[in-house]
Amino acid sequence: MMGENMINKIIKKTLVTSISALILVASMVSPSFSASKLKLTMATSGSETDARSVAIREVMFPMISDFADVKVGYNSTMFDQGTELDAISRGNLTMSITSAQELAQFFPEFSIFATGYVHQDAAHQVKVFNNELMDPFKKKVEDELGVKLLSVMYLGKRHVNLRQPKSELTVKTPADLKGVNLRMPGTDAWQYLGKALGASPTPLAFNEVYTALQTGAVDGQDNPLPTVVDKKFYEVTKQIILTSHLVDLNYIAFSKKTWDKLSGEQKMRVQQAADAAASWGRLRQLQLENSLADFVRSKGLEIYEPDSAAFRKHVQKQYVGSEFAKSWPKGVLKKINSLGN
Ligand code: KDO
Repeated sequence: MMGENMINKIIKKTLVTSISALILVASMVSPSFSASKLKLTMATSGSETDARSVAIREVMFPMISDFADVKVGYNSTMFDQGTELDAISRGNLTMSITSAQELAQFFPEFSIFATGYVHQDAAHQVKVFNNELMDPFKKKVEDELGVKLLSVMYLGKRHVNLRQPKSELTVKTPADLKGVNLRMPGTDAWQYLGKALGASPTPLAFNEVYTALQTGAVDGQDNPLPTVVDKKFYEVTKQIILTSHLVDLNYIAFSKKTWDKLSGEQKMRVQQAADAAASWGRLRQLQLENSLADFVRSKGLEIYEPDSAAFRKHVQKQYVGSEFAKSWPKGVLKKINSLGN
């Protein structure tokens, strides 16, 4: 007579076998169970709630989830800001949300897309990125860095954001920023822009900005309104001067090595998914940008227009004849301007 214990053991063993068989069958009929999915990685210094992160996670990834799983490191937890392109180039990372300023560290000519007052708005960024003028830039990044620039993302209009209240420091022209310790991201192109604004730039990683503002290690930073809100910089600053000194962008960067292994259909779908995410993120960021001023004012910050013509004239003057300008391919700035309004 078989004891109860023995019967339970047989039932358990049968159950385990049947469930394993079910999973095996499922993996054969439904790609979403397939163990052979691509394992991709993405690194960004942006937060999980940043509109670009949301766009990539909620729009791009679901469009390729039947053949690819993506692990994401937000807030520079996977790679420090500015090291992502090198990681992709070395085969240690699949994707990042990169910038023209980071690319300019490898290819100085990319500084043209990081120059103050060149891009006019989000639509201009898209026209430029999709224009044939971009082809040599994209090809060089693929051939020499092993990175494919899939789409252009809209980060927004960057403004100067200071700890001091307007009553202590009112900024009308670049001269008013003299001696202001303005945090800018670490690359040369960013530091140059900080100087062109009239300030004394300090290089600092994005994820250290809040503390630096809180402790007074820096006097201010520059980012679009959505970033000021997403990172709560309004808690540790008192004013925003609407300089709009850079209509800023990012590129969805993808490993060329991984790209080349994709099937024709997978390439098409990854490209479509990246474009869909870039479009969704652009509209979302524009919505935020056009709606957050009152929220920021409700937090006690003063937001005001400077002498924009003075800023534009002064910043553009700093680039004429600069080492950066010397690296720009002939005729490209003229072509970029012709694509604007
Ligand atoms: C920043 O460090 O201020 C910056 O805005 C620079 C951008 O190029 C980009 O790296 C951005 O940070 C991150 O995507 C985080 O928003």
